[in-house]
Amino acid sequence: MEEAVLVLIKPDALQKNLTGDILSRISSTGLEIIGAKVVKVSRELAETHYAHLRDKPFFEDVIDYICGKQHGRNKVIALVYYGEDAISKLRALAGKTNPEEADPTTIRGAYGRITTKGVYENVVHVSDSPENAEKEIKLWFSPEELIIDLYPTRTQVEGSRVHKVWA
Ligand code: IDP
Ligand code: MG
Repeated sequence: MEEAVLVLIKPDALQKNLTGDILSRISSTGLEIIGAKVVKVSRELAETHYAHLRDKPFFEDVIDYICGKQHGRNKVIALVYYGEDAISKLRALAGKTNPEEADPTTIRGAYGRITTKGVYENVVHVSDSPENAEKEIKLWFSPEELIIDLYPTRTQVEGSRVHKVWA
């Protein structure tokens, strides 16, 4: 099945200059990039993205992590990939959530670490299901930032400006 998936190159990856390596590993899948940008991560965006972890003891640390607090840069690179079995292909390439359990040939296994505070700094985010991919892509991207019409949209008029927003 052709599907879309959100990938975030997290602040630890940016600090370690891993962007090129991560993109070239992903390009080996043949999946297509349909959206890409650098995003300054607000606390609100981070909390919405990680809403499913709100009750976990590590929630605050993970919010600080994706906001770049530990890595001196408040940004991530956000990409949307599209193609056959995109989610399972990219989850396999990323490796397990815990970088110590991740196979060393995967992105997280090769470059991730667990901090002394216990945070999994695992280099990349990859959506884990079509439902979450849709939620996450709609959160991080506007329809006009993607080159494929993935999900239904509606037109919004603001003064003399007309744009598409997610329906
Ligand atoms: P995923 O990134 O593999 O989908 P999630 O459970 O969605 O894993 O967790 C989101 C992020 O929160 C992880 O990528 C990791 O950075 C962090 N995290 C998840 N579980 C733990 C944990 O048990 N301890 C510390 N950090 C964690
Ligand atoms: Mg997840």
